[in-house]
Amino acid sequence: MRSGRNFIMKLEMLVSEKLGKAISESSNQEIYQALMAVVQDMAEQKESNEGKKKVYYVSAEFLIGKLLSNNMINLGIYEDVRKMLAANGKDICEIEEIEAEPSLGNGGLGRLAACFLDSIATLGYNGAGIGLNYHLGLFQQKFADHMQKETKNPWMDRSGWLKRTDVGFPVSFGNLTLQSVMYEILVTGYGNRTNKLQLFDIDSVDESIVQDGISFDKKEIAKNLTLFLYPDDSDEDGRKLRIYQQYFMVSNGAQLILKECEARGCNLYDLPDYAVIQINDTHPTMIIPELIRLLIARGLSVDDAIDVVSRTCAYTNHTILAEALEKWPLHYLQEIVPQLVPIIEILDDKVRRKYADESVAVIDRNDVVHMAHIDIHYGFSVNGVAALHTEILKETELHNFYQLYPEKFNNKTNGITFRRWLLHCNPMLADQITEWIGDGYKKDATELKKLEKFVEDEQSLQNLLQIKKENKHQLAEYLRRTQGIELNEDSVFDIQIKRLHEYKRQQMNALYVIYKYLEIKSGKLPKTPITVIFGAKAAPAYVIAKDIIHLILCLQELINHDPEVSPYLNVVMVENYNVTLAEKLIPACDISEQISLASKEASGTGNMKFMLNGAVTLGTEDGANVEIHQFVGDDNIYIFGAKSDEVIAHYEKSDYRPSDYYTKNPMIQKAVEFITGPQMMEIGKKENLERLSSELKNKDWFMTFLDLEDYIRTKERALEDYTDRKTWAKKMLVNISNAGFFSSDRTIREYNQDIWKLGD
Ligand code: 26Y
Repeated sequence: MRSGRNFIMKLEMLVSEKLGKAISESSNQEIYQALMAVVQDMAEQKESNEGKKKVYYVSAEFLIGKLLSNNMINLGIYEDVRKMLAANGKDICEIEEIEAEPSLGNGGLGRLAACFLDSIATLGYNGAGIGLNYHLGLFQQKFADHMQKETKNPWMDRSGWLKRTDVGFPVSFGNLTLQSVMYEILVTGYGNRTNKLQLFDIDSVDESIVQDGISFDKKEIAKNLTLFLYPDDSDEDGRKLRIYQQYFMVSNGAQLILKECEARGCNLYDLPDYAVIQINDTHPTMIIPELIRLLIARGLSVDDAIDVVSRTCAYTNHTILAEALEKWPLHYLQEIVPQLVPIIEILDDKVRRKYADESVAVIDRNDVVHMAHIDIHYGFSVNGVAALHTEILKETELHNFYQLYPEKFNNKTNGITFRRWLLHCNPMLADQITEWIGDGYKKDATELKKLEKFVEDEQSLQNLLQIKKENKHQLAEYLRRTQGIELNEDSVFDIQIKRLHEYKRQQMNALYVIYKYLEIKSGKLPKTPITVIFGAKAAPAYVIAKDIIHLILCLQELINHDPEVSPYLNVVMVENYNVTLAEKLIPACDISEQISLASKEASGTGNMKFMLNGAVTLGTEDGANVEIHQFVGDDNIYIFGAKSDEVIAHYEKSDYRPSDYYTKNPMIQKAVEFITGPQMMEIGKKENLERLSSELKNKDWFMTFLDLEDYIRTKERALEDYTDRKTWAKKMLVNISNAGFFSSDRTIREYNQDIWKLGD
């Protein structure tokens, strides 16, 4: 790695050359642009693997986050750039802030795709991401009147990483043909290769059609095709637009893949030797019939085309929630992509000839197409994203498929890139780890295990606590400056950041807050003050999720203004939670809230980021929490609540009644009644609070009341343990030292060994 004074001087020269003037005389904006150009030049000079076989990770979402610092870390120049800028009176953090975050994803699935691209490049694998160039990323969230408001989130002008290429393809829909343009973003691996994220777009997209928040005319496809990440699908036009988007993505992807493979000498019959396509959830599923269609058009027989494609495609399932398993009415497909319908009918026919079981059909009796069923029958691999999740797929959700194809099913427990989620977001901790065990862990994350020998070392534990304290301070400063939020730095930072969804149970955390508020009011004061921090966006059409945000914002208002309570308890909901904010929040966290209803969170990846940064998990036995628990042991995690088999049994028997808990438990009753009590009504809106309260009392689909008591008890235990700082620091260290398994490098190696088989 280059380093030292000569390299710093060279960097200064490169940057000022781009600027055409001295760094000290340039604005942060100008420096950002110049640095970006220098980084891109360096990334381009890195070799890319041009091996025979290539993995195409096709995904509707790539939640890549800001790129400048991450790329500088991966190129090994971050520290030198920081010093060089400092010598010129510039602060690298201020320059980082200029960059707009490309929020081209909703949450876990999109962020996972971004971590995977980083690891694929780092491991030197031949691979690319294929997706869509949404002009407006996931909406920006604003709070007004204690409610979420959505506004558009443009990013392209202020990012600059996107490069237009001269590659493009025609894509035909039932009623129109569009010409695509491919854009590229370079993906620099850590100390290694450069790969590409290839995003398709059309020139006719018209950003001016967006009015009033994020609404727009969904019918004008040529103007809106790639305008937004996942438009609101609460109405029919929204759902149809999604089919347009998905087909546009996969038709471009399929044409690109065939073109590249043919250029590398593929004769199409041997496509599986040249390409493997990882289908990220069902969103890109139409790539299967589209590839079959294209191969038939190039002269293959129907059976050969199906056989070739079935040996090329592999499917990852990210959820068992029924509403997320995509099903499209056949007549939508007939209208939008009529050319695929005969192919899908053949795929259905073949399944029906082979298997009598109606539950595995591609097109069901109501003429609805089950996208996941296409992936499972016509792909060679089906994987879940954590051990428990894969077991549930095999035993319950996809049991009938597992019986047909046991050999296709495999688990790939998710992972995260340690470059962004440790080296970049927590440099103090990274430096301390390097001081303790050297920097081998940066390439081989399992080396973190060496940290365990410091668990009895007083001074090391002190250092760890000091780093956490400093990170809490930095978060407090950042939130004060950017959001006007005041944090009590001496309080326990208890953080729940993730999309807002009933199954993730932010409402349970809010009920804890009410419980604690009432306790404090009755004179029971906590030993250490606590700050409950939330960050979450709710889907614009998800009414109850927005009501939960309303509840949290009302509690924030009530509690933070109550002089009796606020010295001991605070509630903070950060506005516009995104990757950039996650990078600030995670290093400052003491307690990581992973409290989904067991069986519902396929994996979770935030849980891994927190663990790596020395937070202790408070969670259910769900998703990857189960594996985290196994690694750290009972003493270093706080597990509570019903297990997944109990939960699944409740669903199967339909015997969960929230009223059973509500009427019998006065504590639950008091907390729920508080939601619609006079104090809340004074701050919030009657309609929203009453709707939420009645939803909980009458439905509670995700069994908040089932686990609430155990949750409160366990959280109280964690807070009590926190007061013994040395014992707590040990827990932190055990978590960090066991985080190695959750590196996405490990996950990607497993994908390659078991599914992709890329060779060298
Ligand atoms: C159908 C459409 C509306 C849709 C859009 C986005 C459906 C699903 C999604 C996103 C799903 C998602 O983010 N799933 C998460 O994937 C992560 C990565 O595997 C998991 O860690 C996490 O548990 C899971 O909820």
